[in-house]
Amino acid sequence: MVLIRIPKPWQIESQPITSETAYRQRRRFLKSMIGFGLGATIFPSISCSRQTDVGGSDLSKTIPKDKLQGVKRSPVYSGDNLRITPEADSSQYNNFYEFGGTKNIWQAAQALPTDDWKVEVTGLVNKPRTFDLDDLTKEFPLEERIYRFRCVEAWAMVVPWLGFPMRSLIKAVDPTSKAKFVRFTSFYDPKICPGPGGWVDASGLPWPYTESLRIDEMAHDLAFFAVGIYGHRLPKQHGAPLRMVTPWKYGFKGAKSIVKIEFMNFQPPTYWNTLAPDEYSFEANVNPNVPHPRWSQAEERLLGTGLHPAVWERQPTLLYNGYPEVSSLYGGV
Ligand SMILES: Nc1nc2c(c(=O)[nH]1)N[C@H]1C(S)=C(S)[C@@H](COP(=O)(O)O)O[C@H]1N2
Ligand SMILES: [Mo]
Repeated sequence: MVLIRIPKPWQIESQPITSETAYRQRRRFLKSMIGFGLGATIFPSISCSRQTDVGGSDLSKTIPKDKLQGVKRSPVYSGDNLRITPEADSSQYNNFYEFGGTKNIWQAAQALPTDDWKVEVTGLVNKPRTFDLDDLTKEFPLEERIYRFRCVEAWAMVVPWLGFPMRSLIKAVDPTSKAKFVRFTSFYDPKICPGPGGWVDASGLPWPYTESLRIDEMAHDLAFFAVGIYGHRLPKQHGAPLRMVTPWKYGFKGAKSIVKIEFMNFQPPTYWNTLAPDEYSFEANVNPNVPHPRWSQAEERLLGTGLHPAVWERQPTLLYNGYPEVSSLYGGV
């Protein structure tokens, strides 16, 4: 069992919405006030509260400049009828507990070391292999897919990922018939990752962050590995250089900055499910009819559609986040 202080760390998952967005709102509000020449005089303490630089306070410095050339948009996941969330919004409102407990970790996450990244694929496979990033992007043809994304905290976005279907990797490593589950492990180094901070006892958290899928879920055409977003490589705050994307599941299933992929014959413990199984189920399929114990899942708020999450546009949550084609994985329900 993990040792956890009171209040329980998983309970912070719903709270940063307020603190972080208060920060962003202050910034935007301040910008507009500065436009009127009022900011510095009326709100001196607020203007001083801006975070000190970690990776540069300028967002553009965190966005990789090199475009991923020649990647075609998938005709199936072309995002017709979807409104893509502006990059300035999605890349400054993130969950990455290794680098902080608020949504405002985009600067702190620049400490993630991504050079010479290796991904070990191991376990119940006939062809275990350690890939570097070049191997992955050369062996598996890249495509762009526009997916809806739904966090368990009831905010949602639409982003253009660049990457390859997980089934390409399955094919390359050839799992044995004993493999039933796959575990994905995120980068973790206690010297580099401060953890959520605040009043959370980071020593009680089950690092490294891990997630898992059933192997038939991983083999579904929707299950995707992203190496890029908005036409370029992933910024660190989005989980560079390789992250999972399973758009029919809540966002916490999508482990970031993956270093290890293991094929196994049992369901492994996973990060949020270990901390609070009644709040974060292993399956974690988006479902408007199954409320989180502390809030409804019937509606979602669209990231970036207003000055504060409280006024972001609301829309109904869709079963499987609008991907009913996965229902065959769950008995057709
Ligand atoms: N390693 C790791 N992966 C993670 C998380 C995390 O804290 N650590 N947060 C998850 C949650 S709760 C969400 S909603 C998404 C957020 O992805 P984004 O910041 O790229 O939008 O990442 C998921 N993957
Ligand atoms: Mo999330």
